[in-house]
Amino acid sequence: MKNYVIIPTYSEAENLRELLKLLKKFNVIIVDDYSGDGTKEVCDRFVNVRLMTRKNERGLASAVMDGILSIKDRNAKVVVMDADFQHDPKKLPEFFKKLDEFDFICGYREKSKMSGYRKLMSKTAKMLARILIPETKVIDDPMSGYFGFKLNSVNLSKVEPEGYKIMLDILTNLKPNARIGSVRYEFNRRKFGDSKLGSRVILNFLHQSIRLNHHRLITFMLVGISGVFVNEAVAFILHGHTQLYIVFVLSAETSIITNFILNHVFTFKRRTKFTKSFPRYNLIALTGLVINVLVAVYLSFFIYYLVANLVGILTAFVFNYSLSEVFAWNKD
Ligand SMILES: Nc1nc2c(ncn2[C@@H]2O[C@H](COP(=O)(O)OP(=O)(O)O)[C@@H](O)[C@H]2O)c(=O)[nH]1
Ligand SMILES: [Mg+2]
Repeated sequence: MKNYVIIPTYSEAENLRELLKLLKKFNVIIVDDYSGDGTKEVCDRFVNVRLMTRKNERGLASAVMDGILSIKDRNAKVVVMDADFQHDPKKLPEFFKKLDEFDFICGYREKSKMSGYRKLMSKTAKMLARILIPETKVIDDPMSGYFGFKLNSVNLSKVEPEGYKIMLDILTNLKPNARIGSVRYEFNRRKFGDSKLGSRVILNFLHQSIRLNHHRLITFMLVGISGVFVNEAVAFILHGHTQLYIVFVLSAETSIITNFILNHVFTFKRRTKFTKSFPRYNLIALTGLVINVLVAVYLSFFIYYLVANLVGILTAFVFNYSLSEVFAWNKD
């Protein structure tokens, strides 16, 4: 079984000159987007390094994917890392050792060394990813670019590389029952040169999270809107037959039930047992209603009541959706 290290590069000759000296024990694949800065000359000096130069394509995720697809040995172990020393090369043996026991290893950054801004970004990304992509709940750092996996534990044909965070695509396409572990590393400063990515990463991460969410967020919203119609229709039908507060309670509960069924079937595709999700969803929906009213009443002292109500509705929506993902339809 061979150990491969894949490094996507764009203008990293200076870093590679130092880094490759430390990687002589591994099969290294450099996927370079035609940097023209001497990358080829540096790579040529090392017999364990294979350089793939892409002339017509740019992009981190697709570069990593091209590197992965070039490996013919299906039993290979692969670690992906950056060229700039932000990913500590000394940790590579630990990655490969853990891949004896696990199928996927996520590197996670030691938080104490991060700046306040990086720490905040990392925490926010983690929370957002956990809600939108439940597969990330077992990893410590969904933004990490330092990760490893066994080639045969991933459904490679399903991976659609986009943007920068290829790790998330690999993670969400692991075969069932894949074992997931982690390696902690210190996040260092770049040794030479400047970052190629910057703030685009954030927008791209949001886009990718929505894509890997497989439209559950939007489906959940549509179901919520359908619930308003059900609620109103039942209230209309029952009106005059019983006391008004009973009409409201029955119409609200009916819409909770229809919302539940639609979400169970269409949004979460029966991800969990009906008997587990139904009571939990009821609890969430009722709590959401209380949140809606409390936020609306509080804000109505300061802003126009319809705007206050809208903010209340949106707050309750975020609450309902997040809790539905991580509690009502939580997979285990
Ligand atoms: N092949 C390829 N590599 C890239 C591209 N953009 C960035 N990289 C490499 O991906 C790694 C991480 O990029 P970097 O600029 O350090 O991102 P940051 O760590 O988020 O600031 C480095 O090794 C870069 O050279 C690209 O468009 N194509
Ligand atoms: Mg970097």
